[in-house]
Amino acid sequence: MFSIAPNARLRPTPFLNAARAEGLKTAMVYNRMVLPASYGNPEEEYWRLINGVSMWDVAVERQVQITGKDAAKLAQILSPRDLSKCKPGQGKYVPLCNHRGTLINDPILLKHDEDRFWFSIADSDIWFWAGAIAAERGLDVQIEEPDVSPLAVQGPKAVEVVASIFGDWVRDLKYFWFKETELEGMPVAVQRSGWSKQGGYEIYLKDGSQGDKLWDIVKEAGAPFDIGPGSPTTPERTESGLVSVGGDTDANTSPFEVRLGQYVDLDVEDDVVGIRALRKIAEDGPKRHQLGLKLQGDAPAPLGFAWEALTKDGRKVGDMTNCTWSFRLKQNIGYALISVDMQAGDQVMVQRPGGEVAAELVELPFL
Ligand code: THG
Repeated sequence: MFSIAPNARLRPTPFLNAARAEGLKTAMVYNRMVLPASYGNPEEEYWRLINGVSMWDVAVERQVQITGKDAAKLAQILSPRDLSKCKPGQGKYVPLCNHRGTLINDPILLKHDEDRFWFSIADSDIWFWAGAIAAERGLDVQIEEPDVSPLAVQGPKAVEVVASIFGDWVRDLKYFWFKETELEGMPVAVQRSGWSKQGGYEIYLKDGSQGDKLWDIVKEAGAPFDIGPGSPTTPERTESGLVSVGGDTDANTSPFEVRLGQYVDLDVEDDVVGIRALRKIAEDGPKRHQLGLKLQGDAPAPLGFAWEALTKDGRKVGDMTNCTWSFRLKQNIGYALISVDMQAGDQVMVQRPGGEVAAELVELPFL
């Protein structure tokens, strides 16, 4: 394998020094930043998330901040989910689509106030997108990427760790709700969230010079619970049915195809980007849907850099967009983006680099 040369366009995160000191072994690129991906023992990192508590540098989840008189208007124009009932201090999972109804990002929206929002984004350039839409619509807003970096604390024991740092109020936070506060002089926001189904929080550090300090505080508070470093965990997110936009989606994927239709409100105003296309797609019915795949074979065989074709009787019916070894199911599992003619219970063949492998289609989530 090769390593990636440091350069000024590939941004470090405020936690990267700490992650390297913990023995970081693998990283990915996300939002033009370094995303720590493994500390050398994926199985141990997985079980720590399932049974204990894990801390993740997810500063790559950048905040696109919208402020100003028309901030609420722009937030709604960008998102086909109805935000009219969203309150200050509340977060919501919101798909973003282009004018064709293609899913382009799936942020968590944090509403600070009527005139201040953060889109906590997945991997695509929403700062450009929001700026272009705002200018074309003549809206009175400022759009920035502020100095904000989330550190995730995930797993069933996360609540104990985060409560020991901030106090018992964190136990009462509802999912995706957040509060801005201070920790030993550091400005932070604490939110109940994270890209796993094992529960937990994200601490958004609002001062990038203090990454080491926040890391050490969480590490020390977590020591009695055997906390360790980890990262967004592909086997767990796959078992749990979470979508990776850009990984599980392509240039023609609508939210309906990847089980995000529940976050689309078709009766939002006509000025919402993509809503006309989404109404049409909903009316015609999506051509593909997302199902799970259980593959035959007892050796881990993760997906590489590309999707793998799914065939039925020699004819292509879809793609496998993700594949990983499930430590709980003890088999390779994946996601199919596949013709709606194919259903859970059907058998398909996966055209893998090493030869074809039989698989069964199942409903998501696996667990
Ligand atoms: N944390 C923060 N920002 C992020 C992510 C994160 N931005 C990008 C990416 N991750 C967004 N993706 C998701 C996707 C799903 C969930 C969280 C982040 C999630 N979904 C639950 C589910 O699907 O069951 C609940 C959704 C709901 O019903 O509201 O948790 O990790 N800061």
